[in-house]
Amino acid sequence: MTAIRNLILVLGDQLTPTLSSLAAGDRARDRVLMAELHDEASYVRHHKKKIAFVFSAMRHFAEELRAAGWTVDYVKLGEGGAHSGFYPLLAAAVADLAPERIVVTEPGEWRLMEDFRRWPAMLAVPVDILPDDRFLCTHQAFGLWAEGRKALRMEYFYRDMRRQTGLLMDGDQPVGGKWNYDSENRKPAGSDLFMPTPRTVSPDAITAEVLALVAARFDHHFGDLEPFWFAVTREGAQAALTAFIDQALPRFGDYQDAMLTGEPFLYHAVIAQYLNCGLLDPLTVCRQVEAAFRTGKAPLNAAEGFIRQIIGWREYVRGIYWLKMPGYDQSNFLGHDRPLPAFYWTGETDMACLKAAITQTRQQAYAHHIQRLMVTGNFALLAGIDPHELHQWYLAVYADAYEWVELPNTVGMSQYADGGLLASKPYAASGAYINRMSNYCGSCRFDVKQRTGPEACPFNALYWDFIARHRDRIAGNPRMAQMVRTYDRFDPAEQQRIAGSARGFMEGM
Ligand code: FAD
Ligand code: DLZ
Ligand code: SF4
Repeated sequence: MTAIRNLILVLGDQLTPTLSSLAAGDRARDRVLMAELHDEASYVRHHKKKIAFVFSAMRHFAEELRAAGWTVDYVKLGEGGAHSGFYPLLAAAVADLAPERIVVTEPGEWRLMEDFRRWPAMLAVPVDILPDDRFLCTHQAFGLWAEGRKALRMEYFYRDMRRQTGLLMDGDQPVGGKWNYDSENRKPAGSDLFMPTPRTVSPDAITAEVLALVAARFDHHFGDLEPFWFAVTREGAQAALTAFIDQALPRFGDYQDAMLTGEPFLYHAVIAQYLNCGLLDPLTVCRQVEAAFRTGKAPLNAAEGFIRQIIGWREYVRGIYWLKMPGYDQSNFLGHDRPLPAFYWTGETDMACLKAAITQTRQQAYAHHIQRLMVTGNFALLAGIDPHELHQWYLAVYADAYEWVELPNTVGMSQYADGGLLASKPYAASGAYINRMSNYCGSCRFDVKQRTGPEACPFNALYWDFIARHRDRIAGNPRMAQMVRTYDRFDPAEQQRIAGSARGFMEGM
């Protein structure tokens, strides 16, 4: 038995050399433990590309730590005693190494935090759980911000984060005089625009070994494993960010909400998977984007829109997650209970918008925000799908999905299942919105202009049926009251046709 001082456990989304647990360590006397675990790879049926990405990035990070002088015990899936989860892994390591303490940076998910808190008693070793200082807002600071507020609106949180970071500030005023340029960010894209594609990386020997492992062990999981093109190192992720800033950022603002057939990425950064596992640092990313604006390479609406997503939305949803867990995952304000349609897993549907969003999700483990919110999310909301089942789908299918960020986006923003804590109104829309922001409807078998009947776009009857079904819950919301009044002005025969069309469609599905 070799006695060591600290055993530092590093999780698959903690691939950052300045991580608090590593910063507190001593590379001469401490030992790092990393492991590919069956439980983590299968607590939902993660997309194959996501598992390959996390495992390959973990293996590359272990090499990076070794090169920096750390002793790293790295357990590959199926090797080293084949531990299924963190507890059996640590129990074996404690028996083998007898560390004085275990040190770990807090996990991103509640289920693991609960486990970690039980370890000192179970392992009979002290366990230090350190804050994750890769985020800009601590749990305590978010709690203080939220205290006493009736509504937790992102916009006010975001302004505080701008002041705190100094990003896009001229003294104590926002650059350009406005905090938010979203009203300039809603242009539909034309297919004649130049479309940059995200920087791709060819698999190296480490990734090739991981791809073979994932193909052999996770064949029953969702999604296409190949072609595999994600960066798996810090340098690769930085190169992807630089390519985005040079080629796509200038148009990010204008076309943020647009959707085009055959264009899965448009002007989006495709970096959330790198940020969320620690290969990119959020503040550094924002400073680079601010520099692009200050040197005239990107307009203000693009830089502001992008920075808002990261220091605003990303930090805010994490704050909500830790404020409201446990229990937030069970929210179901609208009482929705239909099972998730099978086509969410196959993409086999005649609805062209859903087919496009789900097919690219299967292929790339990626869809951009408006596809997630206004296509797959919107449809589930209108159709009354069980928000918990939908949450598990989103958690499984995207390479960037971790519960702290996915759950508030799904349960709060997309499904209004928290009753309006996060979103100021339900993100419910008829086919007209999708038609305005995309070219999907042109190639769809349904007619976006018809409200009812077998040829009508299903989003239309479902939308008005949603308004009718939930009128008591939403009529008090000033942003929805107008839609309730419009519905009330339809003649009773039309209201019946809407109910009949919605029912007929749901039964057929
Ligand atoms: P861009 O559009 O280029 O935006 C830049 C960055 O801003 C992103 O990389 C991301 O880090 C951040 N960002 C943007 N919007 C949000 C947001 N609403 N919440 C948090 N961060 C944001 N994002 C995840 O990182 N993981 C998830 O599991 C996830 N699940 C989602 C589920 C639903 C139902 C919805 C509506 C949104 C979800 N999002 C999630 C938010 C957003 O859709 C993704 O962050 C974004 O699409 C990632 O692609 P990108 O890197 O090209 O982002
Ligand atoms: C997502 C993921 C996967 C697929 N596999 C592992 C793993 O084998 N080992 C590991 O340490 N972490 C993995 N992760 C990331 C964890 O699930 C993540 O740390 C938690 O979800 C907390 O955010
Ligand atoms: Fe989607 Fe309706 Fe348009 Fe078809 S017509 S693509 S179902 S919004």
